[in-house]
Amino acid sequence: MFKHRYYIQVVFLVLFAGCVPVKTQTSTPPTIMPTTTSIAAIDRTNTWTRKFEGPNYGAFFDIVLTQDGNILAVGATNHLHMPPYSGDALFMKLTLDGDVIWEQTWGGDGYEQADSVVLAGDGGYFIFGETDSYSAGDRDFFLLKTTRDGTEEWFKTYGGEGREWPYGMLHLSNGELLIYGFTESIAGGRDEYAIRVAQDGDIIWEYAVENPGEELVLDALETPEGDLVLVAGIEEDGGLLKLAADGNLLWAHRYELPGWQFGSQVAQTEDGGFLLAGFSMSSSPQQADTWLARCTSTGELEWETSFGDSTFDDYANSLIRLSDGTYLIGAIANGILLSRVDEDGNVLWRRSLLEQQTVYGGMALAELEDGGYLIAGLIQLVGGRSYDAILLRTDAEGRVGE
Ligand SMILES: [Ca+2]
Ligand SMILES: [Ca+2]
Ligand SMILES: [Ca+2]
Repeated sequence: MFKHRYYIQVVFLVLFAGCVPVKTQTSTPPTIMPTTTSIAAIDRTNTWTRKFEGPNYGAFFDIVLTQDGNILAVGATNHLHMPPYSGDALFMKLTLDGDVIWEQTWGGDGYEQADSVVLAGDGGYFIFGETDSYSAGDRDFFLLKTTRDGTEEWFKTYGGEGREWPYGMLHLSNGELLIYGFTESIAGGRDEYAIRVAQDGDIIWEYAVENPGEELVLDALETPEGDLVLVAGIEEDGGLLKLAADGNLLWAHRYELPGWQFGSQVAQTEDGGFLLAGFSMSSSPQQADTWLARCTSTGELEWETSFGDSTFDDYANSLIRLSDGTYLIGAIANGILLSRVDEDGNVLWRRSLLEQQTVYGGMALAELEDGGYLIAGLIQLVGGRSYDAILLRTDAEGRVGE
């Protein structure tokens, strides 16, 4: 049980400033993912890697393509994960060539980081994250509205005396927002927490249920009908629940499978069902692999599968549906690990970019018009106490050149 708690903290830490180092791999490096194309034959026009290193950069957790054809990446300045934790939210605008247009930070004396960003209709941004400086107690959610150059227009915080921990934000079709994560303000334990907010940050409704066990809202999507489907982590199982647009619970499922499954991401399938991606952990030996599960439109589990390298842990942590109906998965893994899968769970390719023996997090993905991808995330430096931010642009096959 202790080790499981350790692993879940590992995941939390990588996502959010926490208290435990990321697991450091000491085993031998795996074979680099096979590729049948010779390097010389690859046209790697305009692929690049940008690392933002040093004490002012910690991680990118989300990216969005801007209306003027650039990139906004958001994350944390926190570079050194040692108490007392401090740092601010980091916003950086870059061109599609990876050149920095501007960068901004936001926050007070305590800890802040930005976990999620969406475009506001006026050219500015809604940025969601966590704050200690402005909280009602412990950590709270924050929602920040900025101008197009990242300057604060207003912000609001959400949460009670206990800890609120954000996992993400969804931009809804009517312009409102869904922010979600967990709250410890109800009864002390971790309970699912989701808030629908208006474009001025006012709360429309809150979904929070007190449960005896640990329950988290990890990701969400809006169906074409306007319902909300939330991925839940329930103890050591994955789950899915559906809320109507007014916040009423329509159904909930918990997938009670042996071992530990953590479905951190959800996407919709062609038939109206759902694909979950995350990790599964076997008990002996303890090893995290990418976990995929597919559910029907009413949340019934159709199948689940795991795949990964037997030598290293990998945690699927970002998932997007591509324009051709396949899916791209980014992971916290040894190297920048990308996997492309179809909706039947077939792995079309897996690719490990950059040097091995270093843990990277592919925390957010975007598909570009040329078929390539952006990957934003973090680099774990020596000892698991120190992080840098990274952004890559790959070609359509997930390859990056110089
Ligand atoms: Ca701060
Ligand atoms: Ca709080
Ligand atoms: Ca389980």
